[in-house]
Amino acid sequence: MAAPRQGPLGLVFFCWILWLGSAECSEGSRDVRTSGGEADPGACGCAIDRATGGEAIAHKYSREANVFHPTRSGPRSAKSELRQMAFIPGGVFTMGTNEPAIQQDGEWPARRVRLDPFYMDIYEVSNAEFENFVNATGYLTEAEKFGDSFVFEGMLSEQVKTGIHQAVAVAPWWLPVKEANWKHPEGPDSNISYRMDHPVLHVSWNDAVAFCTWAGKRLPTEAEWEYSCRGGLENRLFPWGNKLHPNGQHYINIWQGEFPVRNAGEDGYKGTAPVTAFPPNGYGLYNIIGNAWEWTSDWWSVNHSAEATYNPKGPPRGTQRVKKGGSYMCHKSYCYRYRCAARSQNTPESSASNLGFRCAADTLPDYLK
Ligand SMILES: *[C@@H]1O[C@H](CO)[C@@H](O)[C@H](O)[C@H]1NC(C)=O
Ligand SMILES: *[C@@H]1O[C@H](CO)[C@@H](O)[C@H](O)[C@H]1NC(C)=O
Ligand SMILES: *[C@@H]1O[C@H](CO)[C@@H](O)[C@H](O)[C@H]1NC(C)=O
Ligand SMILES: [Ca+2]
Ligand SMILES: [Ca+2]
Repeated sequence: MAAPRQGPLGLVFFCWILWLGSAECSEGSRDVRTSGGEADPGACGCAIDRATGGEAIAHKYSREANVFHPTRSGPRSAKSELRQMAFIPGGVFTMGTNEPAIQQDGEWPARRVRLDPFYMDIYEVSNAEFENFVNATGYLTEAEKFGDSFVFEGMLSEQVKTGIHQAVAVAPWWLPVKEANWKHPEGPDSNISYRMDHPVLHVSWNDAVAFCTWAGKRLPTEAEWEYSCRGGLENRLFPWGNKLHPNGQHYINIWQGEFPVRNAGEDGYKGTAPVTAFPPNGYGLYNIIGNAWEWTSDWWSVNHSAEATYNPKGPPRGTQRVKKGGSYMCHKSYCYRYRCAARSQNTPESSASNLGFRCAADTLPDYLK
């Protein structure tokens, strides 16, 4: 685990990918890979109890045709359907919150942010889409190169668990599993053949940048991601409002039951859900919170000015990237990060585990017009 994994060729490739992503090439200490960061003792947001006045549910917002423009297209296969992007109108929104649930994450202060219009993938990138990319390019993910990735213990077969003796001290339910990667999310005896429409997992930041670049897209900035998440609503916890379960319905794939011992799956999914599951938000985006964590292009920092900004792109450099939205493993008692304002980091970019992504673009790629 602790041995340096980055050969010269790998570093050149790493730099190339970073260059493609218009980022600085850095030699971050990539030998220290940690868990997906779901765990955060003391980060419980349980005390938060919001007023829910004006609450409405997502299917209502999704009918606001004036803000959601499906991409023009002829007949599509189910596969290319997943490539669709939503038009996100430019505007000003309040990023972050003055009532941070997780202090050390730098969710605050609330600040006004103005963005130009852009496009955002409607769905998390699916296994089918990622396979398409790998078939076309021969791309090898970092988890495949490194030979392992972190997997939640509860998802592993006894056979795989038997061979593992090392866990992450702060999050002992994460185990480094040999040969776990996007094709084998729970290790070598698992496969994705029955979940091609689920989000791809075990994708590093570099892998995500490579995919988006190939697709003629890019990763969203954190501001773009959060603006997209809010779906046109101001000052709400979730993409559809403040209630986690409007009308008693599940709108998100997270963890029900006591974490990490009992995964009740009351939302219908113990693991990932299809990227098309649950109602979309006001911009037509599915599973922007929950299901898979999503990478953004920004470097991580917790130091934000309250000043209004225009198209912010995060700090000029750093050592970790911002991920947003939480995952199917988030429970309020440990990972209350399935809020639009919530954020987390990974150490370093090559961490993968339960990370997925979606891409953004300034203009619609030709093949989607
Ligand atoms: C990728 O290639 C494999 C092997 O040729 C094929 O079975 C699979 O259907 C392809 N996947 C996609 C998404 O086109
Ligand atoms: C994929 O995994 C499923 C569920 O574990 C299993 O039933 C199936 O046989 C596996 N398919 C392949 C090709 O290994
Ligand atoms: C935070 O940012 C402000 C202004 O951008 C700067 O003056 C200050 O030194 C920063 N603090 C830290 C701890 O980086
Ligand atoms: Ca679930
Ligand atoms: Ca998500």
